Amino acid sequence: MFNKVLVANRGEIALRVIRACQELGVKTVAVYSEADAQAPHVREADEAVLVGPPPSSQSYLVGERLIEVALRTGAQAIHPGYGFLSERAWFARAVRDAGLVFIGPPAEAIEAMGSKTAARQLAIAAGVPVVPGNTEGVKDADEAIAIAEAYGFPVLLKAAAGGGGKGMRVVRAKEDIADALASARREALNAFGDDAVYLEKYIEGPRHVEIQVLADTHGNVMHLGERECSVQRRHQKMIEEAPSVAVSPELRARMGATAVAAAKAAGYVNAGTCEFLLDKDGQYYFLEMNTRIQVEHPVTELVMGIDLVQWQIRIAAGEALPFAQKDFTPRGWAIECRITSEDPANGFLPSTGRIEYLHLPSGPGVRWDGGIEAGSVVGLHYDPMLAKLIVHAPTRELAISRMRRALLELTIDGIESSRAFHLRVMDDAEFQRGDITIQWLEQRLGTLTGPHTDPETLRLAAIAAALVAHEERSAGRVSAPAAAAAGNTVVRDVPPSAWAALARREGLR
Ligand code: MV4
Repeated sequence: MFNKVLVANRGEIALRVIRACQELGVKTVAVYSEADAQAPHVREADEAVLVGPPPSSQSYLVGERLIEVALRTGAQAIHPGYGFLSERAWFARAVRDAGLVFIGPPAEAIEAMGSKTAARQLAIAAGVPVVPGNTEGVKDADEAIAIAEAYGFPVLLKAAAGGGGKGMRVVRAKEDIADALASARREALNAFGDDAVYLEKYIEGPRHVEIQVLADTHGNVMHLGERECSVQRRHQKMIEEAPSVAVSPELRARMGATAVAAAKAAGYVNAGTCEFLLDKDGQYYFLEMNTRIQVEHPVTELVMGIDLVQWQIRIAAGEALPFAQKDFTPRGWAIECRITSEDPANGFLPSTGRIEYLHLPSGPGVRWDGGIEAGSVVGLHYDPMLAKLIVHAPTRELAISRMRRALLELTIDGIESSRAFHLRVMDDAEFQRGDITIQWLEQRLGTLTGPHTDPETLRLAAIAAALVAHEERSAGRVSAPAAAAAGNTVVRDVPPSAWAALARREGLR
């Protein structure tokens, strides 16, 4: 095992990696920007090194500097977390060339999966089902039309260097291809410096289901079942769960075997995720492989009873996986809500400021993977995700009610957050039925973020009003506003009670 690991990230994932290291008896080196001098990950690590000014391009993304810090502090390995440098093949290679261990896949596997067309070719060669389409960039609109007519409309133009939905265009008719191709090329060139665009049949109304994979350096490759990630907005996932209501044990075994085949074909080592579209008929198609630990990894950890981040580190240190595939059967249900500093009532506008008060949920089956505390200043330099609230319960129904309870316990004062939005999703009948696709959230955004008072708040307000009226009548007092208007002393000695405490908590949110 390593003596010391450098954590090349910030926020909740930096803390998550530090916790895994502490349990393994591994010392940690944090890196931080000038904006993060007071951040929790800096305090929780054994050492911390300032690496630059707030913009990530001058701090968390300066790979050479992070490698130099690792060498200087005597760290033997670098954990990149997610985002930032986690999927940059050049960084993985530079870490290796510096005589350090990259806690992630080999640079070659990152590269193989980085190009979407190369990943498709690799998948096809391994017998992995992909969406019908071509495997190379199209030359021009005429070629695109010929291919589209062979597969049938609608089709989807995609950037070969793609990811995150950039450079993607749905085309429903032949006459729209030329314009869509030109704009997809422009967007792809802007985002990836590569204007290659290819074409796939467009799958209508699918779910986004992904399979967690774990591979060691001894040739063991296994899968840890699926995560349902359909609840997303503009390619940002908001809620994830494991397992998926749409995946039977039989489908899990088939999709899992497919993910293992894709990982083997790429020479994959460490934790990775194969993304699939799952259509209404239960057909699944490999989309791409994410060559990092993902934000939503905790739902898999909870249903499989395994610490994925610890295993990333153990695998990087050369340990063999002691598991067999049959050890991985999901137990119960886990749901994750990404708590972001975005205002759902205001089109998810990023909210900034100082967190004045923070009360965290706890109790049975509740996990908080956060990167904030009271006093934290949330700015615009980094991702708006503040924390993840994850629950585990015996059934999906109980997990939803547990998430609802945990969200009600959470208080974040000082900035807006996505909390109220998550509560409304937990109360939504379609969500409760599991009746969701990748389009669900965007279709329901109006009803899920519009003006709303939740029934429980209304009920509490009604009870409070009735009790206040009753109490004042029986004490022969007038109400506080009426007393104030009459110039009388305002009576404040309302006896404490359960309803008053509840009403007060609601009022103070
Ligand atoms: C698709 C698709 C429908 N048909 N491919 C979006 C980003 C990239 N990872 C692939 N994506 C999609 N590819 C075909 N042939 C729909 C999407 C898609 C999507 C996929 C996963 C999660 C969210 C999504 C949101 C919009 C579109």
